[in-house]
Order: sequence, then structure tokens, then C-alpha cells
Amino acid sequence: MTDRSSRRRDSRRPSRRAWSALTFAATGALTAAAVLTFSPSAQAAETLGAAAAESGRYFGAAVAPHLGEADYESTLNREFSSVVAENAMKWDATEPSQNQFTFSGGDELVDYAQQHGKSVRGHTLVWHAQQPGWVQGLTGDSLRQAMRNHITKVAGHYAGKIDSWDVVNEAFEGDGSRRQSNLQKQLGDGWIEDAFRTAKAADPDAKLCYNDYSTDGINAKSDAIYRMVQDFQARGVPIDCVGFQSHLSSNSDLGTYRQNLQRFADLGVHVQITELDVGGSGAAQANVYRQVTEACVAVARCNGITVWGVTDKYSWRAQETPLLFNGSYQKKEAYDAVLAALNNAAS
Ligand code: 9MR
Repeated sequence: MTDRSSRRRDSRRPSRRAWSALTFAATGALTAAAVLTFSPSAQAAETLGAAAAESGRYFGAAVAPHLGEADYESTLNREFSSVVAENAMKWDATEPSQNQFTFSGGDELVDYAQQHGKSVRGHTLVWHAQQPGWVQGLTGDSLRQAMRNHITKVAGHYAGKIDSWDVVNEAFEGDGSRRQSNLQKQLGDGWIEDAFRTAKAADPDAKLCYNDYSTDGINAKSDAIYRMVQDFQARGVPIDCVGFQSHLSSNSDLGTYRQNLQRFADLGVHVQITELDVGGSGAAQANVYRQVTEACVAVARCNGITVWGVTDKYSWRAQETPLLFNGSYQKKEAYDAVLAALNNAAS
């Protein structure tokens, strides 16, 4: 290249310094435009836990023993701010023989949560299902004492480490009557408040929840639970929250979902979505997830959402692919819908 040609080129093109000044100006203008145009999304959180935290909520997942699987653990670490043991804190897991407690599975999860700055839901102290065999053989006062001892030892063991306990799980039928479990038949109506009082003594700091399914709107079952909460409050029985499991499908009718959460919140208890999963795929599934998330964030006392697992492949409804991550830990359309709804709440 001659001096002449290089001079000619210099006269037609901007110098290197001029280029970088132009580039800088253009980038600045683009950035300013982006900020002006897309301000909410520019600040949008990029994980479920962070997006929920922006409006003071948690976003959790039920955890089964797969923490050794790298993608499982990294997805849990990254996306979720709360955990609950899918099975490890249930009666059959924690007290397989009477008054012989095994806390290893629950302890492992609590240790993991503490190391990773996640809160813990406790699930569940008293339930008609997953009782060890020895409980099913008990009658009358022996069952009452066994229930109290179980609550005292388990809630006592984890005292101070649990944000919310599902003290009693699934005690009502769809028609609003009490489920005729061994607890109900042996102990009569008083067993639920007995359980709550015992839990309060064992862990005064945890929020104490009643948790159930098919309560996804105003119906006979949620009416019965509503009346129970009112009654407990009137008589000073400790209850702090109601869990709505929300095992749903793409065609679930959520017409009164938010109003139902709101009427419980108006009683002064917290409400939590505790076991969310939605059978289906694509836009229909995403739409149900979006509606549930929008309902929770519209209710000030709805302080958190938990999905019932991390990945479709380990779901209790695996064939219905009900979760936010597929079997390869890829984010699904439902994930994007939930994240957007959480971010909209915060903006
Ligand atoms: O997901 C849990 C599954 O692994 C257990 O086998 C099952 C045992 O009954 O419990 C499942 O979790 C249930 C939860 O504890 C209470 N609500 C309904 C959940 C789905 O069955």
C-alpha cells in the first residue's frame, strides 16, 4: 500500500478513533433506547426464586433424593428459594417404629437448604396416608398419645429451621365432611386442633398450616376448611396458614381460585400454594400456571408457591409432564409464564 492510497483511504473513512467514538455514541443511544423502551424487562429477575423475592415471596420445589444428580441439583440451586421434602419428613419415614425416630432424609435436606440459603417447608406431621403400620393398629388414647409424641419429637427436632409446617394434611372430603380416617374415627373432631396446639408448643416460630387438595376454588371442601379456620381463630387454636396443594390439569377451572385465596387471607392467615403441578403441555399448561401465579401475587398474604418437584421425569405424575422443567431440565413454556407473572408482580 502506497502512502498516497493510504492517505486517500484516510480521507474517505473515519479514523480508528472516530470509529470508536461513533460506535460508542451508537451503543449509548441504543442502550438509552432499550432502557426507555424495555425498562421492566431490563430489570426482570432471571430465576423463579429471584423473581418471587422481588415481591417478598418464595418459590419452592418438593425435593426427592436426587441431589447427587448434577442437573437436578444445579436446577434446584439456581431456580428455587425454598424446599420441602416430598416424602422424607412424613410419619412413616420419621418414626418407622414407635418412638424410634430417623431424621436422616429430612436432616440432609435441611442442611442442604441452610448451606444454600433456602427456606424449608415441613410436610407433614399428621396425615391419614403414609402412616407406619404400628400407628394403624392403635386405638383411643394410645393413638392420641402417639400423635402428640410424633408431633412433639418431629417439630421439636426441626424447631427454628422450618418456615411453615403442614401440621395436618387432607382431613376433609370433597363434600366438606371430615375424612373418616383412623384419626377421625378414633379421636373425634378434636384431633385437628389437638395437633395444632401440640405443634405450637413444639415449634412456636413456624407458621402452622392446614393443607389440602381440590380446594382450588370456592367449593364445599374449601368452605369447610374456611369455617374451621374461623372456628380456630374464635377459640384461640393456633393456625397461621392454609396450604392449597393445587394438583391441576390444563383444563382446570380456576374461575374462583383467586377469590378463594383472598377470603382465607382476609381471615388473617397466610395462604400458600403448596404442591403445584399441572398435567398437560404447551400453551394450555402454561396458561394454568400463569393463572395460579397471578392469583397468588394478587393476594398480599399469599407468601409463596411450591411446585411438586423439579423435573417431569421424577414427578409422581410423570406421564402427565406436569412440572416446569422437562426430563432434560429444559425450561418449558410453563416456566416462562410463571417467571413473567412473578416479574410482573414486582414491576
Ligand atoms: O409425591 C409423593 C409420592 O412420592 C408419594 O409416593 C405419595 C405417597 O402417598 O405422596 C406424594 O405426595 C403427596 C403429598 O405428600 C400430599 N398431597 C398429595 C401428594 C401427591 O400424591
